[in-house]
Amino acid sequence: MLQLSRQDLTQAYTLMRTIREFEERVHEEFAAGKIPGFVHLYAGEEASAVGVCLHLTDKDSVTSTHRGHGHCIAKGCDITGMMKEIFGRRDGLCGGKGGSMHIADLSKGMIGANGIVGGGPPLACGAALSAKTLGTGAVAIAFVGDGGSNQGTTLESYNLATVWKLPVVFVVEDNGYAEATASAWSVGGSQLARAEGFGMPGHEVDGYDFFAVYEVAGEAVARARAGQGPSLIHVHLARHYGHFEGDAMTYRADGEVEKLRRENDPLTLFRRRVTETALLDAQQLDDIDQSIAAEVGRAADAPDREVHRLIGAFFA
Ligand SMILES: Cc1ncc(C[n+]2csc(CCOP(=O)(O)OP(=O)(O)O)c2C)c(N)n1
Ligand SMILES: [Mg+2]
Repeated sequence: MLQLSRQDLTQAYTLMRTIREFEERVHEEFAAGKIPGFVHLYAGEEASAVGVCLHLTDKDSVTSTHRGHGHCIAKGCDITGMMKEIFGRRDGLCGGKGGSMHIADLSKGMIGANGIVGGGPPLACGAALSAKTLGTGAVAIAFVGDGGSNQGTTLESYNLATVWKLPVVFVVEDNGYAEATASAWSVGGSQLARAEGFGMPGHEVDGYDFFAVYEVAGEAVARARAGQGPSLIHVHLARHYGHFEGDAMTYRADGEVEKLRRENDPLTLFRRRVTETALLDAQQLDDIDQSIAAEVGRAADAPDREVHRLIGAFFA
């Protein structure tokens, strides 16, 4: 069992809360018509991004998906820069040209969210090959959805990673659907059988449980860092919102999301676990909630403030 200090736990909760708050605010801003383009929210899946990325430093690389805000935040991207990027502002993290689906910050090792399903794994193999060749000791993580797990690019990456014994971890985030198609229907065989077939260890984990993800990811990252090659982690989780903002979710059962929020919310489960074991107290967690709400509020107001500043300068 990996040891987590109080500081680690505080950081884990802070990151998960930041992702949740960020996504809920983006949900509101999108509904108000302020955000251009498509938005896919990560709320509900926080324990996966944070449980994995807490094992990484800025030198390690992460490739993400179209549902990338959570991975970016867990990897340390600046939330004001992200918010401005999502609003399409010039001073956004990528100059406002990428938007929600193409956030990157190379200085943090976030080498890109990606609008191409299955686009991340080959990039992660490239980053891992570079780390291996240069002997930096860095690892690469490819987050990929259940839909993305069926792409040829992903399966080719599994093969390349084992053949070249790359320091890479494939994290298959199985939220039950690719758009409206159930993964139970669309994924042939199993993720673990695929890992075995390609000659790498596979792990299956409850993605609502931060501690479970953290432990399994720790093993896979340590294995990669030790030069023992790739691993695959099949994470079971679910999204709180639709595939994209505006999705009517007619393919989900009545009450499915409400039940999920009630029984399988990674933040609630984390809070229960750390307070029952007296690792952190409820007041500390409430304080974090408050300060994150204020921080995300400032980040979300920044794009509007910038517009008003420019309008003010124009009429001055
Ligand atoms: C190559 C490619 N094919 C199809 C699409 C359209 N598309 C966008 S998201 C998506 C579903 C992806 O599902 P999954 O990988 O499970 O990720 P999730 O949305 O569930 O996080 C599809 C088919 C795309 N963006 N790229
Ligand atoms: Mg999916």
